[in-house]
Amino acid sequence: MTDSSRLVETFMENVRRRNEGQDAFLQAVEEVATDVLTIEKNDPGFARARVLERLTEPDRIIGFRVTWADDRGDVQINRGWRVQMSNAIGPYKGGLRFHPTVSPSILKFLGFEQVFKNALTGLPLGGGKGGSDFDPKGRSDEEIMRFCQAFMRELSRYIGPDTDVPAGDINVGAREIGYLFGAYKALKGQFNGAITGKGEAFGGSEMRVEATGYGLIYFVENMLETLGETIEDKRIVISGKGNVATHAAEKAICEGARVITLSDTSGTLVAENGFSQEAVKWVRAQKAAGEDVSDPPKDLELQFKEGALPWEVEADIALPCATQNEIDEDAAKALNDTGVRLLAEGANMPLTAGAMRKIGESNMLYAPGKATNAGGVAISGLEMSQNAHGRFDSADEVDRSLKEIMGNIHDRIAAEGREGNRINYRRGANVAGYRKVATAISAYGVV
Ligand code: NDP
Ligand code: 2IT
Repeated sequence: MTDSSRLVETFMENVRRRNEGQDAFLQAVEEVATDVLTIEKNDPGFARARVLERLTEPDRIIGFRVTWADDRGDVQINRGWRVQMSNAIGPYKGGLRFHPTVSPSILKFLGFEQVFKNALTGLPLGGGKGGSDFDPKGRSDEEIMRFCQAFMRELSRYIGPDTDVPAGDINVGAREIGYLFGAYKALKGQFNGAITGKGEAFGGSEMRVEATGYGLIYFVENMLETLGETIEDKRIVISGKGNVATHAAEKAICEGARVITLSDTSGTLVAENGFSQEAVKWVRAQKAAGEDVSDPPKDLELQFKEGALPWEVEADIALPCATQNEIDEDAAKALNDTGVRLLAEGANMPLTAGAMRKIGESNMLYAPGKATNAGGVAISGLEMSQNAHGRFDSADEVDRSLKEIMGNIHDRIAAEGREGNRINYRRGANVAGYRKVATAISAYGVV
């Protein structure tokens, strides 16, 4: 065992003891610990402040009951949480997720990742995450509205433009943000930037909807540039069919790439010659209408493969954009076998630890979600600043900022992660994010 792996093992023993069974959280912490603990040990200020250990304990976890009535008038009870992870460099900031798998462990992993991601954007944003175990599948629009209102009755006590600023995540899109902000405004009697991802008619920023997926493609273009290549004509496999997946697909097609797959929990849509923009629009419309994608119109030239994953389709680039741990060791092996040379994460932590090891042993260029999907929260940051200053920036201005921010994140990571003629994006992202947060935490003293 090397000194650095012993350091990580001792650190993780303690974290494991305090977070038993919280596997996703432990995976996220171990990955960062591996890359930053030696830096912490060698910096007297960071070491004295015990920065990483502090960051593994959320500032607070707020939990509450959400009681609402379904369309039959029956009472429904769900659990809601907000994990306020760290406000070291700005107000707590991060999305809300509605999904039956949501738990404090999942939200802690997402909040932990968010702290480093937000630091990488270069904007003054702390980290947090929230949500509920509510399953919106099959629920009517009225039920979604009543649930959002009940959720906000509790959450509104804990958020505000300088305190904690939620946004969307899985199953929380424009419609839900509208209901959540409507409820917040009614409860508080205030119109302010306490939530981002709002509609453009009521304080939202241009391009926030597109930002995560577009930002992912801008980041991939930066990665390819270091290889002297462009995205044109590259075959791309994408998982998911939600906000991140469909906007990544849309931008990739604009840039001349061929998007071969999109997917959901029931299977994979394959377009052997590449999705058209019409096909992407159809997928998005089906999802918005709560309809499945198993029977696409003939003229879109899509094939639906029930139960299949996108990773066995031949491609140059893979963009997992669905959910955590969606790529296991077998999927990682399949990606290697099909000749994928670049993997960039649209989702948060889509690889299992085993898959990460496999990818690490391969020649694939890999970049982590905390860097590659940061475009969404970055434009949320710009929405907060537009709200604070009563400003509304044009789509062109925001898109230019998004490109610039993704380019800066890439360059910051490249500077920290260069290893010979390769860039270790994982280490670069963890170290660059950590340094910024650690500098703030160690400056504050013991608070
Ligand atoms: P959406 O709700 O818009 O879409 C999620 C998609 O993922 C759906 O197609 C869903 O399929 C699929 N999915 C969910 N769980 C699973 C699963 N267990 N297996 C396979 N597919 C699954 O969410 P987003 O696009 O907003 O989020 C996707 C990922 O991107 C998440 O990891 C999120 O944290 C991350 N992210 C999102 C940002 C944003 O701005 N929205 C910003 C940064 C990261 P189905 O339709 O069948 O449920
Ligand atoms: O994971 C993420 O970065 C998000 N879901 C977006 C968070 C935000 O505050 O815009």
